[in-house]
Amino acid sequence: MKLTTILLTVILLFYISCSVLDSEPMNVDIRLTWTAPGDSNNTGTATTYVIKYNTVMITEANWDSSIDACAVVCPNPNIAETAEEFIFTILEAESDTDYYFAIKTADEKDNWSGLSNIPMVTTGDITPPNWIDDLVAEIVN
Ligand SMILES: [Ca+2]
Repeated sequence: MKLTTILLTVILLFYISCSVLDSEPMNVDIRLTWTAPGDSNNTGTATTYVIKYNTVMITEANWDSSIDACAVVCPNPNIAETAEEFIFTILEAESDTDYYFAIKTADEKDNWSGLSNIPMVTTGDITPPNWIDDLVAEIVN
């Protein structure tokens, strides 16, 4: 089954609840937006979205092991051509790391689309330089 064109844009919103003096994990809010496919190609209303992310490029080979973004609540598909949006939080995201996102869609007969396109964002760098431990002071004159 040919995948309906899904346009995903990702806007990365940071909130860093920890001090910048250390590299504690941060929570990152992600917004995914795309155009709803239909039950069959671009008509009707699909039944299910599965939305996943990973720190490596998502492919059919690692789709099953990629992380489910909607473990708590997953949006229900709207009628074809509707603008869709899903916002979720990656807890304890890694600093300065690429995150990839993908969606598959199913209809009520359990027909599954192929992978969407795979947008990527890079989390902010909150890891500071290491402290200097070889500082030397000496009298020169
Ligand atoms: Ca169908």
